[in-house]
Amino acid sequence: MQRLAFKMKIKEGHKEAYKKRHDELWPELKTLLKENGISEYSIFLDEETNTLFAFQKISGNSSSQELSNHPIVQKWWRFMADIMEVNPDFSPISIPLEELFFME
Ligand code: RM4
Repeated sequence: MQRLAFKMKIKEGHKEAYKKRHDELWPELKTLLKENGISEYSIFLDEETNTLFAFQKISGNSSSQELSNHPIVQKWWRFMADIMEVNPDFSPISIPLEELFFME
C-alpha cells in the first residue's frame, strides 16, 4: 500500500456544492475507485486559498487522478468542472504533494 496526496482548487463560494456532490458520490465511481485499489480517500479544504488537499492509499499503480481513460471518471470530471479549476479536458488540475512525515 502506498500513501499519496495531491492538491486541487475549488472555485470561490462552492464549498457546499462540492461537499454535497461528494456526499452523493456516484456508486459506479466509488466502485471503480475501489476496484482500482484506491482506499482511505479523503479530501480536505483550505478555505483561505480554496485549495483541496486529497489523501488516498493505493494498492495498485494508479491514483484516482490517473484513471482518465474510464468514461465514468471523464463524466464525473465534466460534472465537477463548473466548480473546480480544470484542464482543457475537464480533469481537475492536480499537483502531487511530497510526504514529509508519517506516523503509524
Ligand atoms: C474530486 C476529483 C477527483 C475524484 C474525486 C472523487 O473532486 O474529481 O479526481 O477522484 O472527486
